[in-house]
Amino acid sequence: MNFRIFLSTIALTLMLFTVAAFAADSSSAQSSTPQATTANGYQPKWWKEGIVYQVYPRSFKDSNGDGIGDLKGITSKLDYIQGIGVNVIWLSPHYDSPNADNGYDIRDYRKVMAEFGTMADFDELLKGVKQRHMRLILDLVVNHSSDEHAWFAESRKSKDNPYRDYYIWRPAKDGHEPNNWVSFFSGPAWKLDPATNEYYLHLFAEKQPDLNWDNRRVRAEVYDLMKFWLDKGVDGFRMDVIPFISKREGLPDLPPDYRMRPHYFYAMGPHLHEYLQEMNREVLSKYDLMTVGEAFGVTLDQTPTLVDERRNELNMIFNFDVVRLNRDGRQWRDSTLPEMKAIYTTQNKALDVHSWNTIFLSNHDNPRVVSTFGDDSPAFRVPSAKLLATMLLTLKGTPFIYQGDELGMTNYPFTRIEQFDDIEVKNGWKADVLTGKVKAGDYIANLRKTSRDHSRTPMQWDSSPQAGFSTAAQPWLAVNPNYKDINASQELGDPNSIYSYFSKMSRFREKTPALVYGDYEDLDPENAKIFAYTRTLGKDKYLVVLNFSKDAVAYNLPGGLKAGALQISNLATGEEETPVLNLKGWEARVYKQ
Ligand code: TEU
Ligand code: CA
Repeated sequence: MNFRIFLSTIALTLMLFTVAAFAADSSSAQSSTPQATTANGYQPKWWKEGIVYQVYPRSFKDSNGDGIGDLKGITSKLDYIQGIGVNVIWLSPHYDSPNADNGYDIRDYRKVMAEFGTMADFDELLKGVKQRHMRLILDLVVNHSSDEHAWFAESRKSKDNPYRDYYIWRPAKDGHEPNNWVSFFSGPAWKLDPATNEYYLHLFAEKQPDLNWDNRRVRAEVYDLMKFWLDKGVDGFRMDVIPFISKREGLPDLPPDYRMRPHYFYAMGPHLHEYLQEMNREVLSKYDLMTVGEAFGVTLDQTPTLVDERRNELNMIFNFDVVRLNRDGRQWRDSTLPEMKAIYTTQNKALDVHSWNTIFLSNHDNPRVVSTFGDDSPAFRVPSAKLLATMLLTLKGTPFIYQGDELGMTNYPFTRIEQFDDIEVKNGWKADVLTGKVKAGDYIANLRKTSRDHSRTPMQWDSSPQAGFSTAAQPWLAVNPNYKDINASQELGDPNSIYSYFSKMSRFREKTPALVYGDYEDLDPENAKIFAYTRTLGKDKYLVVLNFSKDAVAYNLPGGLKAGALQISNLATGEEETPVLNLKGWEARVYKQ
């Protein structure tokens, strides 16, 4: 070895030593013990262990008798929410809005909707949530704004307005819309604006113009408004139709096979990952947050590219395969249990230890869970709602409960178009029924299964007029006539109620790491009545058996498996362990093996 090499070797060794010492030092400064992974390799996180409750403020609780739910109303019900056993609240939009789409059209991102109250009411709500050691996540609706947002008011004024490029403007093409894109709320996705004689893009209502994310000033505005709320102490965001923010290069026509499912064409544009990584760098990484993207139009094989933690984009997404299982486009269809199971199995295969899933069966855009996946007839409403709660809280992924599902609230018996509020329904009526394309009776019959308004009827608090939701003679949307039989005050006092069952199941999940992190295995994928699966973490193994039918079933566990010790059941059977499980209609059981 010559002398120079010898010297540089010493220098290098010293350098490496210093680097190593520094690394050890800095990691110990962050946390004295590095966080251990679970037996099967997951990084524990609060948002993986949490249970989320979605509040749709307009329909939750009206505190001042104007017929519209509000923030004070929510604050007054925080103990009720905590009693379900949840620890995170997702608040649907509470921002200033002209309500073309119930708050999903935002006029001012830094202001509270006057109907919902004031910023002081918001601060009170956040304080109440924190006092109870819960967390609050907000709805981030930034694919589009309201056309009444100051940015759009400027943007539409002239072609050289400094805000012109905040939105997506195009001249007519051969006297028509710039391309053939369709809006989710019927008709073309373009609207001609007389001031400049150009079209703007709106994937949703005309009053929801799409923001131009390719403009870095738009992105900077969004990051700023996110920080505004995060600095108040909120714990994250549910991101509305986030995969649509990056539009395809050149805005090409929808190919014919996408016309009935345009979301798959609008989603996952060329700069989506770049923008999410930028948002993560600029905002998300600076806080300890939960982020969940509403991944309308995202396929399962694309999912890891959004949620793999090594990519620094989002924590989780909502995949729509299960909630849209009963749809062909907008039309209702009857699905089967094996189809649902196949989706969960595919989801579990698509995601590895670096990714995390969500489990949800309903939200403000879907009909009621018990009327869709359960049986809302008097005999089976309670057991089937409890069975669905069992599934929601034992599948692998962070569970999201939609308000009212903890009471087993049902679909509304709609019969006439006048009973609906939803812009999707009203626009569809004009586009399809008034033009003679669809018969009125068929349109309503389909909505009785699918309408978003089923989930938006007011919360049923008690048996007083308007179900205790409001003292107004007429709330903004009618209360379900079944409120005298189905309401919170009755369920709170009843240990066998759906609410009490949710509470018990949530607490059971909370203290059982195998139900959070455990590996998932479907034991009997083809069985059309029984859903049987295990959750395994190290030596801990739980078995869940769900009878998705109203018939009694004598069920032999596959492969001679023994059930084990019964932990929870929705129908108190207390049956001894036997090779055959005698399940009643809609019975759910959880065993420890
Ligand atoms: O929804 C996304 C979405 O595309 C669908 O759920 C859609 O509303 C409809 O069901 C299409 O048939 C989100 C919000 O959750 C929804 O409430 C809003 O209306 C929409 O975005 C626009 O902001
Ligand atoms: Ca009110």
